[in-house]
Formats: sequence, structure tokens, C-alpha cells
Amino acid sequence: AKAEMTFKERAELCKNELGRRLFGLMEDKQSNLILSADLTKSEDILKLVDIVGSKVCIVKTHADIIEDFTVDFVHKLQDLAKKHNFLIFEDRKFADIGNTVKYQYNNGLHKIIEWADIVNAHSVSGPGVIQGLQKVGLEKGRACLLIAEMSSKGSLAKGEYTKATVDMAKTYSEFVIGFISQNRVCDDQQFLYMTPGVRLEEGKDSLGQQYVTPSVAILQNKTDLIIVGRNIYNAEDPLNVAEEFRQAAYNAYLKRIS
Ligand code: 5BU
Repeated sequence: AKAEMTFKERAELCKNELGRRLFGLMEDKQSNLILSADLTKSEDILKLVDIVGSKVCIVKTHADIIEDFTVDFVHKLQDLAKKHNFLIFEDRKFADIGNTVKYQYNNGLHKIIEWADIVNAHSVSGPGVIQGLQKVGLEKGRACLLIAEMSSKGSLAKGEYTKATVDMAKTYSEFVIGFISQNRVCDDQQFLYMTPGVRLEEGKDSLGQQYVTPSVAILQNKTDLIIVGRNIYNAEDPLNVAEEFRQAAYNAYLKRIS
């Protein structure tokens, strides 16, 4: 097979400045690993992120599961992002009409716009969701991912839905830098393909989550980044396990470009 384009080459095709920075960061840091820091106490999140921050290109959060969320937490997370050079991705999964998601992004308790480099959205409500988000996000240099497929059993995001989601991303590629997906849902090199539902052994949890390994995600299904939560933050030695994931995912990428 013909060697694929590198992340740095693809950066030039990306129409969003933050997206270009991410492509470059991945290659500089040799990391296409995203930590899903799904802990419920801010101190635990900050501790975890300081331990594994050097191994990841993005830290993904769920702000609404944090029991003691404050502006101070946000500032500390941003300090860690500078220290370790990673981006912050709030996995908010916006899914309402444009006018409402604009408020959910910009207002409320979490003021996501202030601190999240990247957010994501479901395409179920149509392009208005992107129009609403980019109305506040573009001028702040933010970027968005569309959820084209989910990792969970019985997901309705497939077939025509996935295709229509890809078309929406192409129309709004100034703000949309890629997808959450299980597969390379289109062959457009300007986009990033990020895959959750990854751990070292295939399998599932008791609530519908389905897992593939890093090499199935990156080599077989040709996505670009893996998103790992429990397998890292529940590990006895998160740093070592994160390094294992980083190597597995980055080596799979290196194989694809060689
Ligand atoms: P896990 O602990 O590695 O299973 O965590 C996976 C994370 O990715 C978790 O925060 C989910 O909310 C998130 N996720 C997912 O698992 N599957 C999806 O399709 C999407 C997000 Br979109």
C-alpha cells in the first residue's frame, strides 16, 4: 500500500488554526493518545493529569461530572496544559438547536468557551448546532468535532447518519476539525479521526461500552487518535500504562506512514 500523509503534511490542509497546531503537536510530542480524565473530584483529575500529561496530546474532560468544579480548577488545568503541552477537550456532546448550544457553550456554570480548546457535537439536530457553536467559538480560536459514530452497542449513528455527518463537517471545516468515530469515516486528510472505546484488550463493560485495541483502531480501522479513560485512570501505575498506550498508538501511526 502507498504510504499515507504524515500529520504535519495534513496540518497544511486543515482550515482551522488550532487543528493545525494539534497536528503539529502530535508529531512533535509523538503522541496520538487522548486521556479521558473522567474522575469526579477536581484534585484527583489534576493529580492524574500531572502524572500522565507528558504522554498525551489532549486531555478530555466531562465538566458536568466534577463535584467541585470551580474557576480555580480550570486555571490549574490550563497551567498543566502549558506545562505538559496538551490541548483541552470538553466532551460536552452538544445536541440542541443553534441558539441553545450557543448559551450552553458560552454561559452557565461551566463557561466551556473560556477553557476548552475543543468541544464536540452530535449532528442529530442538523447544521444549526455547528452554526451556534462557531458563532462564539471561531473568534476565540476554538475547534469542534462531530460525532459520526459511537463506541456503544446499538448506537444509531451509522450508515446514512454517519454520511450526512461527514457532509456537515466538510461544509463547516473552518470550525470542524474532525470526528469522533470508530472508523475512518471519510478519506479527507484535513480531518482528524478520534476513537473512544479503547483499551489494551478487546471486550466490553456492563453498560454497553465496546472496546478495541490501539492497533485495531489506528492500523485496521485507520483512525488517528485513541481516547482512553478507565484503562489509564484505574491503573495502579497510570504513567506506565499511558506510555504503553502512547507507544502502541504512535507506532501504529508510524507503520501507516512508512
Ligand atoms: P473509557 O473509560 O475508556 O471507556 O472512557 C471512554 C470515554 O469516551 C468516556 O468519557 C465516554 O464518555 C467517551 N465516549 C465514548 O466512550 N464513546 C463514544 O462514542 C463517545 C465518547 Br462520542
